[in-house]
Formats: sequence, C-alpha cells, structure tokens
Amino acid sequence: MTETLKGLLIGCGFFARNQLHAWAETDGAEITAVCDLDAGRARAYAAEFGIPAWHDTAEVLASGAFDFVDICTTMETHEALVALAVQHGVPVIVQKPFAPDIDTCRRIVANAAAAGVPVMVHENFRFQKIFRRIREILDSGEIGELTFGRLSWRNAIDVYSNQPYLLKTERFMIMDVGIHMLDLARFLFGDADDVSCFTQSVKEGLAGEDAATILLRHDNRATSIVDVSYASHRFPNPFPQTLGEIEGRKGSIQILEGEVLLVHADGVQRRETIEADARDWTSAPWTQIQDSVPRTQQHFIDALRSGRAFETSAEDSLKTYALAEAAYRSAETGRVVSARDL
Ligand code: NAD
Ligand code: 89V
Repeated sequence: MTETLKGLLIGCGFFARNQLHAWAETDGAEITAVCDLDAGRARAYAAEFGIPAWHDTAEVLASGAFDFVDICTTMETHEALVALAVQHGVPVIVQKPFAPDIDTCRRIVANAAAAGVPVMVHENFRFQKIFRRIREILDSGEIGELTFGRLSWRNAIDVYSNQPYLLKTERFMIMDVGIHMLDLARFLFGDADDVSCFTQSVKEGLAGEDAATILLRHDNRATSIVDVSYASHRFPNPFPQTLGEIEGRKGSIQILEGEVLLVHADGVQRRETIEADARDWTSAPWTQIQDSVPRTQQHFIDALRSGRAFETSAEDSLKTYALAEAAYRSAETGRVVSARDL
C-alpha cells in the first residue's frame, strides 16, 4: 500500500484532541472525517483541525470511504462500534479500556477474527519514550534476568473535571489506569498468570475503586507489584508519571520523577533523563502521555500497511484484560486468581 490511508475518527471528546493532533503528523494516514453523536462536537473538531467532513452517526462506516477507523469513545460503547466497523471490513484502532469485562473483550476479538478484520487497542503507555528506553536496556541484558518489578501511579490530580464519567464508573481504577500498568508489566516483565489484588474506594461518592494494589507472578517467576491511586497527596503532583523499579540478577533500574532512569549495573550507577519530543500542541502536565500518541498511531498505520501484527492487538490485549479481570475477582474473593483459568 503506497497511497495515504483515509480514516474516520469516532468520539470527538476530551482525549480525541490529542489523537487528531497526532494524526496530523502521522505518515501515510489522514483523518478525512470525524463523527460524534453530538453533532456540535463533530462540527467543531472538523473546523478546528481542517477535516473535510463530519457526521453524527457511525453508520457512515458503510460508505466504503475509510481505510481505518479510530474509536475514541468510552469503553461501554466499544463492542457495538467495533462490530459496525467489522461488519463493513474497516480496520480498527480502539481506545482503552478495550471493554468493561473479559467476556466482552473476548466477543469483540472473536467477531473481528471471524471476519478477518484487524483490531488494535490504543494502549499508549508502552509507547512512552521512557518505556521504549527501558525495554532497550532490558533487551541489552545489562541487568540480567528479571526477578522483581514495581509500577506505581499515585497522585491526587482532579481527573474528574476532564473525564466526569470516571465518577460513575463501577470498574474504575483498575480499568482506567491499572490497565496501563498491567500492559506495561507484560511489556517489561513478560506474561503473568497468578494475580492477587486489594481495592479501595477512598474519595467520597465514587461508584468504583480509586485505588488498587495488585501482585503478579510472571511466567519467568518474577514478581511484580502494580499500585494505582487517585487519592495520593504529593506536592508537586507527579501526574501522569509512572514510577517504580525493576530488578534483575545483575542489576536494577529505578524509574524516578522527571522521567529519570537510574541504571545500577556493573557496580556503578548511570543516570538517564528521557525528554519528550518538542511539539507545539503538547502541554504540562499531559506531555508524557501526549508524546506517546503519535508513536502509538504511527505503529498502527505502519503495521496495518505492512501486515505485521500490532504490539497491542486486540487478541494480545486479551492477556492484559484477563489480568484486570483476575484482579477484580481476587479483590472480591480475597484469593489468588489464575488469569488463565478465567
Ligand atoms: P469523552 O466522553 O470526553 O468523549 C467521548 C465522545 O464519544 C463523546 O463526545 C460522545 O458523545 C462520543 N460518543 C459516544 N458514543 C458514540 C457513538 N456511538 N457514536 C459517536 N460518538 C459517540 O471521553 P474521553 O475522556 O475522550 O475518553 C475516550 C476514551 O479515551 C476512554 O476510553 C478513555 O479511557 C480513553 N482515554 C485514553 C487516554 C490515553 O490514551 N492515555 C487518556 C484519556 C482518555
Ligand atoms: O491516560 C488515560 O488513560 C486517562 C487517565 C489515566 C489520565 O485517567 O484515562
């Protein structure tokens, strides 16, 4: 494929602005139309980003005008929207969380696979520069076989003003933020099966949990801890940084504030600072997340054009969402849960 791929973006809400900026710098693709049930939102984004068409129904997928669709709506809408794209043979990139539970994720994957339509989950934390660099260090063997890891997202930012649906989401913290950490855990430490989890609902009036502590046992026998909280008061607020550490048989890596890595190997400590790319449309405190969006979307387009597998294909993402499901089951039962037994 050499021609520019034409895309439809569905869901002209809070985060879509970042995705539209990112599509404007993606090689080999362009968004030729946007869609939202709220016609005013669709019209406004079309005008702001110079996109030739807007629609207020996803049924426009039947037009044959699109080579891919970018679904940037909330998780309860994903099964129906992906099914519509699959019905019309349109490849999909769909935002996280893929779906509210593992059974819905599995239905979506089975439907797309039966039709042979490629689907990628837009899971962008692993596409942050700092985690691409950590993956490089791990691949170099510098710290040896992994034995332990911790990925920690703890802050008290007002996430609810931009994303008010999170106040009402019953499966909140693990599905909204924990899912990023669980994908990072698989990306960095490998697949896992045994899961233990405790959840907490700290902020008054929430429908779901706003803190969770998850323990994973990976197939390589490494242990990792994923802890997430929107009720942790630090000044200044470390949002949206993922902090932590990774230990191997020969060394370790600390993930510190300011996108700093401290690599401990061969008896010495090395400090690396990972800077986000300079863009005129990114801004604090979202820069680290925004910076990952062009990389994520370029990966989708490159893989779609070459026929290579997506790193976060819907099928591979089932392993991440099984860990999230196991975490909820563990929190409910107080027991260790095997994700593969779900
Ligand atoms: P939002 O509610 O601000 O926007 C969603 C939009 O989709 C709304 O305008 C709504 O009208 C529209 N919509 C819903 N159903 C539709 C349908 N059937 N057809 C057409 N339009 C429809 O949501 P948001 O905060 O932008 O989040 C969207 C998704 O992005 C969520 O799943 C969220 O978890 C995810 N998100 C990801 C990141 C990240 O990539 N790091 C950051 C923030 C949010
Ligand atoms: O990045 C995201 O997925 C957002 C956030 C974690 C910031 O709430 O939903």
